[in-house]
Amino acid sequence: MPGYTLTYFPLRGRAEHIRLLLGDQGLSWKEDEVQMQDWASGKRDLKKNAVFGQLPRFQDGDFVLYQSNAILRYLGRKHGLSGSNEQENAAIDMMNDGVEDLRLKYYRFLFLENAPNKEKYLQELSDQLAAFERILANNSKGPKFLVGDKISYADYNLLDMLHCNLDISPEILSSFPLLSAYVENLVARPKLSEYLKSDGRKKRPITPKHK
Ligand code: GSN
Repeated sequence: MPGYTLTYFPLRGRAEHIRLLLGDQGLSWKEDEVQMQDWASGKRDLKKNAVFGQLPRFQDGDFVLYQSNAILRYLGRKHGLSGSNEQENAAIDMMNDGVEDLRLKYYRFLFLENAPNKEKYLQELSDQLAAFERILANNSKGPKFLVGDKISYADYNLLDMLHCNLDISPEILSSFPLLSAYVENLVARPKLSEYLKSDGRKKRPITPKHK
C-alpha cells in the first residue's frame, strides 16, 4: 500500500519538523531507521543513492524526495499548510528560511570547533528570537501562528528549533511572552501532544551529541 516513509538516523535532527507536521496532521508514516555504522559502511547503498549524499529521504508512494526543507514544503503544500494565497505562501517560505538560519547557528554552536561560547550564542539567539516575537506581535490575524490564522509548515519548524534551544537553556523564552504562549498553544494541540508523548519521539535524541 502506498504511504509515507521517512528514512533517517535515529535522531530528531533534520527530520523532526517533518515528524511534527505528520504527527499533528494525523498522518501515518513508516520510520526507516538507519544506524550510523550501516550508513558509514555503505549498507543498502543509501549514501550512494541519495541525491546529495545525505539524509533525510522521504518517500510518498513512488516519489522520492531529499532535502529536509523541501520535504517539509512538499507536505505543507500537499496538506494545505502553506497559506491560502501566493502572498501567504511566500511569507511562510520566508519564515521557514528564517528558522533555517536559526538551525544553522544552532548546529554551528553544537558542532564547530571555533563555535561561539554559550553566552555569546545565547545573546545572538535572543536577538533572533526577538525577531520572531515581533513577527507574532505584527500578525494581523493574531499571535497564534507565524502567518495568518492557520498553522503552516514553518510553525512546525520553529517549534522544533525552540525545543532544541530550550534544551540548551530552559530560560530562553522568559522575556518573550508571545513566543512562550505560542509554544504552549502548539504543544497542547491534541495530535501533536500525542506525538510528543510517543515512545518514538522520546527515544530519539536531538543530535548524536545528546546521547
Ligand atoms: O536539510 C537537509 O536535508 C540537508 N540540507 C542537510 C542534510 C544533512 O546534513 N544530513 C546529515 C544528517 S543531519 N545533520 O545535520 C547527513 O546525512 N549526514 C551524513 C553524511 O554522510 O553526510
